[in-house]
Amino acid sequence: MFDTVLIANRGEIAVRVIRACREEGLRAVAVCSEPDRAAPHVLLADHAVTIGPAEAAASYLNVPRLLEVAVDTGAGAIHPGYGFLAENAEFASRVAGAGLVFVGPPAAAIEEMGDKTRARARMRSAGVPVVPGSDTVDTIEQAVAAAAELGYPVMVKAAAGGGGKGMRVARDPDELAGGHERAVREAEQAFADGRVYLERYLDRPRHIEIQVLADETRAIHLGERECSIQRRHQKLIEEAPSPALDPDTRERMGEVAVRAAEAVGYRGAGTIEFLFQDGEFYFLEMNTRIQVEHPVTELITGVDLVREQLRIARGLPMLGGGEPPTGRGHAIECRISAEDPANEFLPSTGRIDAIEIPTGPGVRWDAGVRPGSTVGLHYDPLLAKLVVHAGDRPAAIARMRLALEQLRVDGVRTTAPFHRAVMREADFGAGDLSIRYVEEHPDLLREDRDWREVAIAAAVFFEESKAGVTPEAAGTDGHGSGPQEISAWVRAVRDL
Ligand code: MV4
Repeated sequence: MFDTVLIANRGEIAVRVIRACREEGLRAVAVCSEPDRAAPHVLLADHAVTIGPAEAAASYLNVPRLLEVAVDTGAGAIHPGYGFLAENAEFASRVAGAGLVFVGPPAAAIEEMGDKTRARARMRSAGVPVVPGSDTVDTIEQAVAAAAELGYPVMVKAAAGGGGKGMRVARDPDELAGGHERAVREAEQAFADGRVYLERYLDRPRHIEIQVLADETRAIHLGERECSIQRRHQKLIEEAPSPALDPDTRERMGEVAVRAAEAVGYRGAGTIEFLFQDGEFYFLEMNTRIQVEHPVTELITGVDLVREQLRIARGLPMLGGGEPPTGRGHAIECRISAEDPANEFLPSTGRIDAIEIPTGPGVRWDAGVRPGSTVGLHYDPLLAKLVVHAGDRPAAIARMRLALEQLRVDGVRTTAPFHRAVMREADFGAGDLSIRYVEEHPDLLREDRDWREVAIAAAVFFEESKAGVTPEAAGTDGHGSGPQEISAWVRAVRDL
């Protein structure tokens, strides 16, 4: 049993894990790179150690340094968060080898789920539906033969892959020959493992994942999350429950996910990813970590997933030994990243001068930054997650719209304008989603920011000239426009 946890991460997930540690009565040790020394997670921890320069390889990925600091600070466990070393089986082994508890699944489960062909074979033997496909195809001839069995179009995928690297779609044998060659080369470069395999290509699937929890005695699921709104394999918006699932499908997916977790001897929090198309679902991958989007499940179920991770890691029964709660209401998460949606989502860097944090019933702001934080290019651009919960999906959308109106981040451009546009878009409102939503709604990205800024300025100027005073000075004595009228004008223009 341990009483001190080293959080081997930064940003919002480090803040999140430190909160859970302290609520569990555990001491939290933060690590940081030199530029992160004044970051929120450092200030929240009981103790913090600077472990290296900005470069992740020399800091957050520096395994010997992380183990050394854990031992030196008396940490009995290491929580990896997500990204960085969270799904690195060797790291999990080295943590255990140092006599520390890795807050996550056994290294063997990480290893097995990290190899997509081994994962598929394991799932198939556990009766989990996988996308029809082949084993590894080492030569073009083998690929063409396998594709003839599967039927075109097919997708060539890297066995060591994930996140879309080394994937190619082929619609005929000629395309397959070229696609196979490029996929092998890309896989060798990205993973030092050129093995590839085929799957039947699903042209317009939804991306739906099931949250699982497993302790020493059982595995359970906590419902699904819809993650279809993504761009180039970067998720943007997640929600729970999925508007596409009927109760019967939801129950079947949950059962299959629990079976998958049991099949690999899973421990802790994990996610089974599925592709869902034409009423059928297929195993895609298993994520052996806590995910960015875990809050939507927490808001629906009331379960604190990070505290459950810590309980399971200490050998305590998850959910206090009770039954998993059924979900209630609807939750939506918007990832607020320092990227400019009006400019191909290019990273935006700078110093955050001010943040207006959305508040109100059912509004959650999980942030890794505060005013004064500097946003650079060394780390993932995620600044914070804006998550809302309400009685049903329309109410959650309305709540997210208002929260996004309240939100302001001065100093860097963010994805907030994109999210505002989605919350107003009809197909999103109707729940008509797929992984191609963003490419099928190009107008969302053509947020003509300059025009809007001019219009907002014009609205304010007009109100000021009418009121004869500045918004701040305008009284509420009925003469001229008070601040609330002006802000309504500005809001109206912003919503054009
Ligand atoms: C697929 C697919 C369509 N058909 N497999 C993307 C990365 C990796 N997680 C697997 N991915 C896909 N596999 C078949 N047989 C479409 C994707 C895909 C995707 C999947 C989930 C979420 C976003 C995606 C974006 C592009 C492609």
